[in-house]
Amino acid sequence: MPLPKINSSEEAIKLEDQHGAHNYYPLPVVLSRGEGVHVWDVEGKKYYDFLSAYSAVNQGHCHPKIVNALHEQASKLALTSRAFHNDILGAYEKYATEYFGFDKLLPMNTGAEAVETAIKIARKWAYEKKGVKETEANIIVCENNFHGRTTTIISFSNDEGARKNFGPYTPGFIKIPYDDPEALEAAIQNNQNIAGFLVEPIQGEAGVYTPSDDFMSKAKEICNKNNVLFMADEIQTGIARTGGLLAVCGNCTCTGHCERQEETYTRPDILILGKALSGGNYPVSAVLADDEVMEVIQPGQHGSTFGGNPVAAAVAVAALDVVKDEHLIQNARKLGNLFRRLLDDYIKESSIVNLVRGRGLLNAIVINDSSESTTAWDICMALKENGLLAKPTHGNIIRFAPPLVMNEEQLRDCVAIIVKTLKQFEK
Ligand code: IF1
Repeated sequence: MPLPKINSSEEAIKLEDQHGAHNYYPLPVVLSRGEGVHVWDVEGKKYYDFLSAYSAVNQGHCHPKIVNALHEQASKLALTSRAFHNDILGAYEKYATEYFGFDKLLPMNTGAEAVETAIKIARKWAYEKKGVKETEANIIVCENNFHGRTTTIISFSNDEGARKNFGPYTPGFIKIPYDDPEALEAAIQNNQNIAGFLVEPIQGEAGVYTPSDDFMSKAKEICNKNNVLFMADEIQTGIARTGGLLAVCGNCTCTGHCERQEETYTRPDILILGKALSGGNYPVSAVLADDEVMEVIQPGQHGSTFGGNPVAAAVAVAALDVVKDEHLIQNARKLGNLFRRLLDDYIKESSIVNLVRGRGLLNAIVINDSSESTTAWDICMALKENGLLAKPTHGNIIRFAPPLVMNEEQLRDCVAIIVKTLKQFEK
């Protein structure tokens, strides 16, 4: 039965409200088309997308190379399950492991599934390689983390909205303050059963908190010294978003096909990817590790129906190609520096914005109002009227994350829209 044509945004919102669970509170805009850095609503109004589906659409909306790969593979062989081999998974795994510099890749679908997979691998490694007593393994996480919304993951969240009334909670997690290597060292010294340290190199949802430059390298050093797995969740920060292939690359300038010669690269023991691994065209996530870690997973011990399906493999290869072919790492780094410089010039004179922070094209501004105020939301509503879509993270923080295919002229145009809009709120 063909779906009824949606004739207005209002009609679409009404349908969702009546027939859909109310698990989101979106901005009142109904998108019907996307191309590159732009999206259009049902009425045909054009916007700059400054959220990129939370850094999934790094390669731009509906990138032709990725869409073609999706279409071609979906028309040939879409899903085999892992009961049988297929002719593209191995080639994808080879490409991706060489691209990021690891021995093995375990393919999953959503980011949360990849995080859950990493937790299972770390625990099993602790029991079978480190000698931790079974069921006693602990994983250290940071306060204000966001790693997804499964029951285990929200068990170690401190966001009441994400965890309240979803108990009983999964045990085996120890929380420490973010960007605090001493707290990490102390937590490890106090507990011999630590399997891993799970961390976002930049805390996106918490408000794009960029830690001290040496936090990752210090944390990795502490983990190495204590035989603890360093687990980097790069689902939001990875794949060129922060001006490196990964956020843990620091200033490493390699453009993929990881040379990793630079000392600024903090190589994780477990790398967790998602979102832009498919350019936002299909749910694709992955966990990468070397044999010594990944070999704890033996046949029948983990998997999923769609994990490693042919379409995911084809889309991920095309998405990673685009990052390399279109120099998105360098572009994110260059335009990110320009974005913060231009906003800093405005902030010097502003009464409504306290600061801008971020790395590459993952940035946020902190609004000079209480986190309970609606000012950040009101600003995003005004930005929408002015042709740019963004959404507050928590309270008074607005995240800015455009597709990495943006050019300098478009970025300057967006900054002009943002500054014009913010000036509407100057006291
Ligand atoms: C929503 C937040 C961002 C992530 C990191 C794992 C996952 C995410 C660092 C799980 C997912 C998404 C989830 C989405 C909105 C968005 C989000 F606001 F929820 F917190 F980006 F900051 N690790 N983040 O950022 O990946 O299972 O979603 O594929 O739930 O509303 P997923």
